[in-house]
Amino acid sequence: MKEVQTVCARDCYDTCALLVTLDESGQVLKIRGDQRNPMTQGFTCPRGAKDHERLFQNRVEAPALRQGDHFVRTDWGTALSMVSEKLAEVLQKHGREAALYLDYAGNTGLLTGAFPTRLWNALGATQTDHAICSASGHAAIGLHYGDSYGMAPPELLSRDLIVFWGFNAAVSSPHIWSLARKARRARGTRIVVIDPRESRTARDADLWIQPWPGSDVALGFGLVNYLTQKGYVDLGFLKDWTLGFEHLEEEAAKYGPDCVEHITGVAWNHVERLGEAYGNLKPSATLIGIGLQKCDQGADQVRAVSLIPALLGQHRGFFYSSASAFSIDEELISGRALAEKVPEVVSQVAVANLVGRGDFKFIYVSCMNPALTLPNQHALRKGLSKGDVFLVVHDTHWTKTAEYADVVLPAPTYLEKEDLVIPWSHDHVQLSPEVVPPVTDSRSESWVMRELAKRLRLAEDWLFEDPWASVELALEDALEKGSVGSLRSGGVLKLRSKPKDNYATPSGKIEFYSSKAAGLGLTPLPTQVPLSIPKGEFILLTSATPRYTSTQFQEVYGAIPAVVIINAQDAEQLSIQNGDVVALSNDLGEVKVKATVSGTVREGIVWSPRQSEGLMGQPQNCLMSGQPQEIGGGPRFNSARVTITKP
Ligand SMILES: Nc1nc2c(c(=O)[nH]1)N[C@H]1C(S)=C(S)[C@@H](COP(=O)(O)OP(=O)(O)OC[C@H]3O[C@@H](n4cnc5c(=O)[nH]c(N)nc54)[C@H](O)[C@@H]3O)O[C@H]1N2
Ligand SMILES: Nc1nc2c(c(=O)[nH]1)N[C@H]1C(S)=C(S)[C@@H](COP(=O)(O)OP(=O)(O)OC[C@H]3O[C@@H](n4cnc5c(=O)[nH]c(N)nc54)[C@H](O)[C@@H]3O)O[C@H]1N2
Ligand code: SF4
Ligand SMILES: [Mo]
Repeated sequence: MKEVQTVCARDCYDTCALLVTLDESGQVLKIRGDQRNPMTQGFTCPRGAKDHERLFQNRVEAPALRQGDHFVRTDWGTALSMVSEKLAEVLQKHGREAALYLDYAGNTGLLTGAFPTRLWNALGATQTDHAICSASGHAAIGLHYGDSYGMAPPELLSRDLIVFWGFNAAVSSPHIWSLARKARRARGTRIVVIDPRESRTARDADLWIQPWPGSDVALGFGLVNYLTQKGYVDLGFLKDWTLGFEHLEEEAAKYGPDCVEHITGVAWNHVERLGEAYGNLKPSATLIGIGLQKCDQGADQVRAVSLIPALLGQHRGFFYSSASAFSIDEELISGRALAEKVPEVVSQVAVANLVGRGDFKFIYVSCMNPALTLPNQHALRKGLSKGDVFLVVHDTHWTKTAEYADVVLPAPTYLEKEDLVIPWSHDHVQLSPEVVPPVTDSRSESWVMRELAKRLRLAEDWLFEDPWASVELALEDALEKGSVGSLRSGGVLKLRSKPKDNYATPSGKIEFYSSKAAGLGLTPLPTQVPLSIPKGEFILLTSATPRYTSTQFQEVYGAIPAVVIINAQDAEQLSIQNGDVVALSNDLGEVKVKATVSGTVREGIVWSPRQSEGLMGQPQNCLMSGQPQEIGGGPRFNSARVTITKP
């Protein structure tokens, strides 16, 4: 038996350091979290613990070609020739804009995600802005702070108040959640959760505040108003480090008890309790969830919430995602900085529309399952089904998107290839070695990229560079001590974080009243837009669940449940009983699911596990708008309106 260190490459807050136990024959026996990593704390989530089982389930075994309504197995040479010939034909006939590279964060390793983009940059093919997840929140914080990085989660252990705002950490970041609970046990830290529904995190909070979805700007302003009136604001800090407080104060003064109660549905005494907690329990941590920013006013909500710690005299006293704290030259790894051609970059949130109207004749998907995860599914699937659209999918497992493909290429999982994963919360890095040799006839993304480049006779030498050489260069300023060489020989190193009191705003200060926003024609202060839910309609919230990472792990845990959670009063009104089949519909689509009657949502709101399929196989995301947010271009999943009927 032996134990090998590696890193979970999933799109996850936690980026766990893992210990994989192998038997004498090299089979994986178990995977556990590494105790030595201060974030991982010796445990994994239910997905990490099952990755070795998933090595052998539902895998793409070999390259596969579509023949009518099924796939036939082929060899790599045939598959790659077919892909490169088709790509060359599309480039020649329709131009480089007609080839789309559609990728996201199924594996966040630099060699799997960033480096293979070199091919598409060399070709100048169309790419997306990667805005499907967190982009609006990043842009929002950037307006006031310059960059969006905040505190590192291990700092939670020294905080007296931890506020999870639109963040279901007990499910979506079990290790941040564990740190918060440790702080509570060790020093009596208070945990507050702000979420329209009773999430797992809310259930275990000391105080749960339940605003209407999309009303957090008003809640934030109410809080600012309270903190200002009670003298909890740190005037010295405001003077030295910030600009524009007087504008914020003036705006927030409009948000008194009646106004806040009316917009948010939160009783004023809850705002007072939150204000007292912020005023008295110092230092605090405000953890901003990705869930907070996936709605019509998502970016403005994040703007408002991110300003609260600054009032209390804290440098970046929030956490959102720390990716921008580290100095890694991703543009070098991805080849964007090297390529002559400038690719067209289209909105990922809106791309379904473009695919639907036939803008692309060649689509290459990697590390993503767009046929379930993107909004506006009917348009997307219509486009993917067109006879003149050639679709290639490179994935570890069979997916819904692969069902639409002309060619499916098998990829190694993170256990089967060498890589380097940069976390987006903590700052520990280590190599992901090839823990086991590939169990299918898979090839890595970097290998496929090189092979396609050869077949397309591309001359750029940076396409054929050793990926590690580019990583070494891109990480030149990234590590506190040591080198990529020491990482490759098994060292665990720390990333150097940018200082917390450095603000890349035009004034160099925290700008409550954002000059950048003004320059872009946006409101300099966050703005609460009026909310209205037409009678008979419901807001459908969708968010992460414990056993799946987006659409992954259904081979282990079964299909993502096709359910909707509805409040008892609403159910009674609509004569819906627990377990009834109901149709959720709007002008974009219809999905049939089973109703679960529960007090975890209030009247007017329903909740479903995200990225699921309905009972008849309809994708949940056929109900979602593909209209990007104005700030950051992010999605609006949590603003979906549906009617509910019994078929
Ligand atoms: N309704 C609704 N929809 C949502 C959201 C929501 O809140 N509500 N949230 C959105 C968010 S936040 C996100 S991040 C997106 C996620 O959207 P996706 O990124 O499409 O999500 P996944 O289903 O995880 O797809 C990742 C794919 O990468 C594959 N993969 C894993 N490892 C590798 C590898 O090493 N190589 C290759 N080539 N492939 C690999 C997996 O098998 C999987 O098919 O969904 C969005 N969709
Ligand atoms: N188990 C598991 N963990 C994951 C993932 C997974 O698929 N499964 N995916 C990873 C990825 S890609 C992401 S993006 C993150 C997502 O994880 P989180 O950042 O936690 O975001 P969500 O799960 O989208 O939503 C969190 C909460 O926001 C609430 N919410 C929705 N709208 C509003 C609002 O207007 N105001 C307030 N205050 N709250 C609101 C929802 O009710 C929900 O409980 O998790 C990562 N971790
Ligand atoms: S999915 Fe997240 S919590 Fe689970 S093992 Fe991977 S990094 Fe850790
Ligand atoms: Mo995400």
